[in-house]
Amino acid sequence: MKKALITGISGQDGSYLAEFLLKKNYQVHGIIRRVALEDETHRLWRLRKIKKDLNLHSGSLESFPSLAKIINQVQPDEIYHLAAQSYVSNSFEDEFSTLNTNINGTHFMLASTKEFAPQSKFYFAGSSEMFGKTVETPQNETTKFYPRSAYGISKVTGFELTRNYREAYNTFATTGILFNHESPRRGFEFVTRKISLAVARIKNNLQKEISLGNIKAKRDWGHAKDYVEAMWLMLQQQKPLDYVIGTGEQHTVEEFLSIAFQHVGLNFKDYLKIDKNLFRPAEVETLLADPINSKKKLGWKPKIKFEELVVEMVESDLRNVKDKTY
Ligand code: F7E
Repeated sequence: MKKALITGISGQDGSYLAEFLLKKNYQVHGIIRRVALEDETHRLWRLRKIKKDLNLHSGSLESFPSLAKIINQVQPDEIYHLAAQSYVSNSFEDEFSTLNTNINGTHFMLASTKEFAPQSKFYFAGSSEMFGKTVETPQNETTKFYPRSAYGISKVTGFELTRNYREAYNTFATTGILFNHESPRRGFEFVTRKISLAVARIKNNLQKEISLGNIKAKRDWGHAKDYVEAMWLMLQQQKPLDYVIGTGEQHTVEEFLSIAFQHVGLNFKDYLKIDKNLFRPAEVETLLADPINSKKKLGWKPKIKFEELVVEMVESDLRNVKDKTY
């Protein structure tokens, strides 16, 4: 039985990946912060259905010894390093903890792998935020990076660390440069979930309006469930290579908004308030993946379309509001 170790297992991607690997008969281990283990109802809701099948270890990205101990003990075949401070806006408010956690966390994970489980294959969660102020459209594996936030910078550093471990120490280490991916499990601070929950609450007269920042921003949005398969495929290859993972289709925040409101028979223009405070000091205006390599070499193709994603998120939040889950 293969063993996988996931950091960030309680997040959107971690929970889908854990389900995917359990179905493939892996023994799945996860690293969780101690506070999360102490507050399961709030922090481990995404793992509710599969928790009994997981091996959860308490550790912190800020502590090299805690990570080294777990990696040494588990001896995983595959490591998926997904944990990070991943909210771009927050990285402007607190550059220091974003850079510390994301850069050191990745370095600690790579160093522990090299030292204690050198046979293990290593996946690093890169991000389209590395392309930032894009120098070409669409973006592929050779596009130059131009990050626009501490978050983007931390991901570029993680990417370079991963590449260097591959080249210097022969670690099977790869980066997936994933474009935005969403689902009903998305955190509430991200724009798609903010919209789907607001639509459900407005429809049920629990909220009157929605405040947003730059609705002209363009993103390449896919479904997280599809993207975890790409992570796994990257570690099944003969050679560790970096891949751009996205749909190759672009939409504005406004389009997301429009479809979400339309789905419940409302017009977003009647409820939208633009709030200048929600604009970012340096915005990433446009992102679009050129996923040709992942299609050709990994045989990966996203299955869930943009409209389906929007509708699934709104439907899920309508149920949540009805069941008073939120
Ligand atoms: O913003 C605009 C905002 O916070 C999307 C993370 O998973 O994907 C995500 O990063 C766009 C931006 O995601 C609001 O200015 C307008 O242009 O949902 P978001 P993100 O920043 O694209 C990448 C790939 C990652 O790696 C990240 O970890 O929407 N926007 N009004 C807003 N965004 C938010 N959050 N809230 C607003 O009110």
